[in-house]
Amino acid sequence: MEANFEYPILYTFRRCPYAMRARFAIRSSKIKVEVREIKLQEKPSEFLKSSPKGTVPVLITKSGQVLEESLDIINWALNINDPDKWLGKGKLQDREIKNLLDELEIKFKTNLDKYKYPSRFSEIDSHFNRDQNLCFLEKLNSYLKNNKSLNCEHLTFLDYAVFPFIRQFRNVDQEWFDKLNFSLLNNWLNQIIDSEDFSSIMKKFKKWEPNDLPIYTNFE
Ligand SMILES: N[C@@H](CCC(=O)N[C@@H](CS)C(=O)NCC(=O)O)C(=O)O
Repeated sequence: MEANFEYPILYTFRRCPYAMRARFAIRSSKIKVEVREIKLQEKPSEFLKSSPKGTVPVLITKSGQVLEESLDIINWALNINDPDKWLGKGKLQDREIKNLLDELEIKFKTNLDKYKYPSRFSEIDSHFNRDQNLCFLEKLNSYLKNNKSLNCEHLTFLDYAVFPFIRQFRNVDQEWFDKLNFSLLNNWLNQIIDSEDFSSIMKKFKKWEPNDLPIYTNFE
């Protein structure tokens, strides 16, 4: 394990929804990291040495602690600095937030993968998997009837943790998605897509090579 860096190191992949939500939180916390953009097809040995499980995002803290789960990285960043109150209390209980994130991970993401990449699976009816996700979308849309964001009147970590997956789902067939008339959900998506937060965390970085000069950023 590497240790005592000047800045935490973030291994990331631009289009990965898990990495996107980690970058959102790092931007909000204003913590500067050394960003290392990698390709999932050619994972660098330094990355695999730190995190043999081989998924992004991975954050290595200045003391060498390795965080291999996007939600752990989000919590790490916001527990250090949370100027926009992304961890603030809203209407949902912690248990409800956990259940929503579990449902996103276990059901929504599984169906999303089958809908988005049907050729990777055998005997798939991708429309069946698409439709299996409607109740989750409905639930999000109904949360937005009560508040401007999923949990309260301002966007919190929950919105940013869920958003990248809903965006990916909508992008598979936006015409079909728009006809669902989840207008609150569509407005919520567009609000984040049009934000400076989103354009900043989607900024392109060149693929990291071990001998490169480090690139430091807080995704400003
Ligand atoms: N539970 C992990 C999931 C991360 C994940 O699955 N990331 C994908 C990319 S979106 C990945 O790295 N997959 C490994 C690969 O494709 O080789 C997290 O929340 O960070």
